[in-house]
Amino acid sequence: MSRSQGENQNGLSAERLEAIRRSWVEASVTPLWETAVHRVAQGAPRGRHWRWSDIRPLIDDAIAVTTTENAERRVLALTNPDARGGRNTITNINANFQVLAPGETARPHRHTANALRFVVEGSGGVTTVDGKECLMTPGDLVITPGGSWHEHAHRGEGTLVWLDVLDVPLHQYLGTQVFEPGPVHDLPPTIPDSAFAGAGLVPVLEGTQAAYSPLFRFPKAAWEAALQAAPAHRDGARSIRITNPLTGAPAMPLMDCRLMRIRKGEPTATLRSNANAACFVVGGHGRSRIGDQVVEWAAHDVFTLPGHNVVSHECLSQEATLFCVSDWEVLRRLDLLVEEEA
Ligand code: 1HN
Repeated sequence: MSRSQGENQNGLSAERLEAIRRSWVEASVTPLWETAVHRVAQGAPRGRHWRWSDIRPLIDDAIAVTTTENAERRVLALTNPDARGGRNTITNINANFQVLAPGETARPHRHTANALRFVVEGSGGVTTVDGKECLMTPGDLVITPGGSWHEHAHRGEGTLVWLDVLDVPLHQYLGTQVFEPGPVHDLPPTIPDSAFAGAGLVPVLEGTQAAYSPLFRFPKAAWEAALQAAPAHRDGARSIRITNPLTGAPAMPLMDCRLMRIRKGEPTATLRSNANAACFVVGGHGRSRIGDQVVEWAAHDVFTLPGHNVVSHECLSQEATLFCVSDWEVLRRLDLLVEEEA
């Protein structure tokens, strides 16, 4: 069958096709056959890597550029064009570095997103979470669960830098992101850390409890002791998880936090997971295989492990410690988690 000039493959005239397209736009409909939903994914996304040697000078520059009076938070976000919206670090998580100069404060606010702080350098920092003061010294982890009031202060010397990790992208996607500036009001009751005097010994509490850990600070000395004493896996790696002592669930429900220690000559077993993680190098150096990509990392670097890749880590110093935050628990609770040794 021959087609007359001006007709397309359906025998429609260019004018008729144009009119149909206009009617779709006016009716707010989209032809599904012209979108990517049925396209087979071409491999897993690549990992991204932010080197501390590149980032550290930018932190000093950020202090020169703005004050905490002007900025709600003086934060450099680690943005990845592959992650949702291009403003996030990986699909469901964003990672950032925040900085305070001596004497500075970052005013109180709260939001539905869960957040955590892993201290990189400087001492004399304090994050106040629902009225509880949490000291920030290097290596300490402080959580500020969704809905909790939090503010930061630098009462010491030198530049105070920490890594912030949040589940903001997930809240943006779900439409649950709500932000409220201070002043602080309606502080909920909290439980003193001294109520958790020994492992496995927890208070019996009245009423329903929040979905997050009543312990907000996990000091370096505590996680270091737990990590050293954890039984090694078959591949030699040791891992601990940061949990809610009342339930054993992750300390915050939508972000799984693990610390892993690996040693020279003992590469980790290769694992494929559909969970997405952002990893901070607490110490040591090494390399990670992420699909067919190799990322060589050093202390305080951040790199991502996008879901669906086969991943393995290898230590090139005597030992190395990784702090990895992932959406593992989100996927598990939604019955979407798929993991296999590969
Ligand atoms: C935030 O509220 C903080 O409270 C830090 O310290 C980093 C990144 C994105 C959105 C909110 C904070 C953040 C953030």
